[in-house]
Amino acid sequence: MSEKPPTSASLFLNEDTDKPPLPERGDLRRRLRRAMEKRASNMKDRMNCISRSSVKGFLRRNLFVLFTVAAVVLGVILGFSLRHHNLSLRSIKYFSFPGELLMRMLKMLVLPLIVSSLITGISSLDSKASGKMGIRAVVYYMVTTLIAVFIGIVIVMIIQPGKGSRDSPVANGGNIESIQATDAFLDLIRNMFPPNLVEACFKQYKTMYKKIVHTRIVTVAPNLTDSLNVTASNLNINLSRVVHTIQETMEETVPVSGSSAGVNALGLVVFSMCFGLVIGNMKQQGQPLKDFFDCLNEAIMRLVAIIIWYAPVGILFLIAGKIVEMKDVAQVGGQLGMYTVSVIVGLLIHGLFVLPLLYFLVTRKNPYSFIGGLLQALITALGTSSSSATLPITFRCLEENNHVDKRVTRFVLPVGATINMDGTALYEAVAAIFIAQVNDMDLNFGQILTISITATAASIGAAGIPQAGLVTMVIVLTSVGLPTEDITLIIAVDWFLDRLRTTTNVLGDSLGAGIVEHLSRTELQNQDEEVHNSVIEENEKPYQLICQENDLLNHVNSETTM
Ligand code: 7O9
Repeated sequence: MSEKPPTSASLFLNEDTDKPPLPERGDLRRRLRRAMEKRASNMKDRMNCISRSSVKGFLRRNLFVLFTVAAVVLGVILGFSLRHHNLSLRSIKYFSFPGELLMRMLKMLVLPLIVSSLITGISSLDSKASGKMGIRAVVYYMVTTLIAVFIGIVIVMIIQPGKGSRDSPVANGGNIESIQATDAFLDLIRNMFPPNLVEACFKQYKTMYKKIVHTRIVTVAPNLTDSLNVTASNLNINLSRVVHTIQETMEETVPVSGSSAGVNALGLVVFSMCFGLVIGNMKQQGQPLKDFFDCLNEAIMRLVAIIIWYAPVGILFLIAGKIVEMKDVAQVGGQLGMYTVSVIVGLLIHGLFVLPLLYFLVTRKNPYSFIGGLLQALITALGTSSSSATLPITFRCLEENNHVDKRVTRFVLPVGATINMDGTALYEAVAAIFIAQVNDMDLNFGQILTISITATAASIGAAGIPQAGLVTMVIVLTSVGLPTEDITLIIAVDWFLDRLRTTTNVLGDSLGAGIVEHLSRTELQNQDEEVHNSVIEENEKPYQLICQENDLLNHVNSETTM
């Protein structure tokens, strides 16, 4: 949108009146030419003014984005130029400090933000509308995650990054903790229902394993006693009255309850959703709580508006710090390089073509202008490599730049950040097939299907599984019998690919909010109308009451006068 030009046609008239009077004997043609020249130069000034003001407007509107893009570029330059200085680990830690601060600030906001936004988002919708919206969101999450996995599998099959002789032996330095898939799944369900809400803000339930030695006395069966007697008689020992029972020791690994540090996002999301639903159904009685959380949400969003100014600085140092810290890039070649390329190509196809196409097919709007509004959130995701830490910025981009309805963003975004991870699902599928290729294992169709299903499930459940990154990868690999220690092969590039898949995750969540808003527009309109009508009813109430009172008074008066 260009700003209105500050001058109008009347200005020319004013200027005409200002100009000195022409000599009386001046020739008409000369006057006309001078007037035209004047007009042309005015026009030029105006054009300059328009272009200057529109450039200024553009800069003002996109200042954050420009700063953030500049921060990424500067961060990369600074990072690579500092690599030659061989900084000590201590110096790198100090150097990354401003970036660390950004992470801490963003994470500080996430907890109150998701709780307040989910509660207000759901309570402002009636249960039917929120149910429909929830189903649409979940269908979108499932469909896009499955598409992502499919793209990943196709790309890794075409590129075949793991074929050829293995270029690095199995690194056995890594300690891959094994956890049974059943226990991981049960942990997920347990984490959905936290017994202590305060604890859920910083701890997750995690199954630990303990080795227990059982000793039990077993009565020896007669035939066994016979055979023992035979052996004993061979050895010339009399056992006839001694051994009728033997002691048996057994070692068993039993799952015991434990915990792991980290926000139990799934538990908080489930609680907030249920709480919001209940408050919404309480109608007038629930209004104070609704107002409280609404106000809390608004206040947090104002804090986001302040912190966003610091984001470019933080992102610059996050990126520069990571580049300084990174091992030699030249080492990443061969199979690992091709693997990285496969993941990048898959993520690009999914993020730049498939998701925008889906958005266009559903809404018939330009997906790339929508993505343009999200640029800052996407860059923050790249810098922080955490979609939950990026959540405050994602909220702001969607609500302020893309004007997505707050009832939708408040409901859909926290749920999306918790269960919708297209990039992660794609990555896990590619990684599993890459490891199979490295081990010269030919996967059949059933195994590929198993990988698709487990990778999808792993990405949905990641937030509910403690130390998800490794654990989910282990589950995917064990589901098709691949060696889990080979995860160490891909750890070298994981930090980098994490940034890219986080960006894809944030993009998927945000386009999902746009799509769900479009699909739910009738419910949202109905809701608006209902609210409008109820406001009118509220305003009409005193009038009706007055009428009723008047009727009553008239009735009493008429009775007393009779
Ligand atoms: C990536 F939104 C919140 F606040 F509800 C929320 C809070 C925490 C949502 C999720 C989480 C959370 O802990 N998520 C989580 C995500 C936990 C473990 C692993 C992952 C997977 O992370 C992605 C990946 O590694 O591929 C990626 N880094 O999207 O953040």
